Amino acid sequence: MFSRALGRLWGEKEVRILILGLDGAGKTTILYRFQIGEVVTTIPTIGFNVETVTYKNIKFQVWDLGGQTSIRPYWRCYYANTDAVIYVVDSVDRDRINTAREELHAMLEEEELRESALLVFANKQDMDGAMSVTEVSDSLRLDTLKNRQWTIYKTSAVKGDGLTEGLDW
Ligand SMILES: Nc1nc2c(ncn2[C@@H]2O[C@H](COP(=O)(O)OP(=O)(O)OP(=O)(O)O)[C@@H](O)[C@H]2O)c(=O)[nH]1
Ligand SMILES: [Mg+2]
Repeated sequence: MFSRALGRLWGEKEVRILILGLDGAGKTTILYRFQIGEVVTTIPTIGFNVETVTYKNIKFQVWDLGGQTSIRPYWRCYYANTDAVIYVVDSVDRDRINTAREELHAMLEEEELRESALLVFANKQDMDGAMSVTEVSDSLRLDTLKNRQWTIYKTSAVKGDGLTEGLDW
């Protein structure tokens, strides 16, 4: 508590971030891009990874949760005190963009996330046939969001594009 208070005094902020999205969207790849600046070899996440990332004098505590259908119901266990959700979409996965939309809107209806900001990453932009940021935004119906600070960026976790722009936001 003391070090937190001291941190506040020196202007160091702490932010709690959740990285959510369907399985295979690139969440774990993004977490370690943020933390060590490299592409790591991932395996599907069963449970979660959590890392602290300091960027521009802000300490981000970043939780990366597994996105498989059977473990999505556990996302809600992590919602309390979340400042922002990073919702990662596989821009190539047209077949599941509707599922991605449903999961997103269901999540945002949760009371505990009422005040959380939403940063959407239209990920895998380096791949052929990736949906544009507008297509992803339209498919997710982001324009229907009310009383929510949100934005969307196109990213490539593999190339490292768009990620720091998202953190800057
Ligand atoms: N081409 C390309 N591949 C990516 C990108 N981001 C992630 N991947 C690949 O997509 C696969 C899945 O990435 P993960 O980061 O494990 O996905 P996840 O969202 O954590 O998946 P779960 O843990 O199952 O929820 C891996 O093979 C990554 O290398 C990207 O921007 N471009
Ligand atoms: Mg993962």
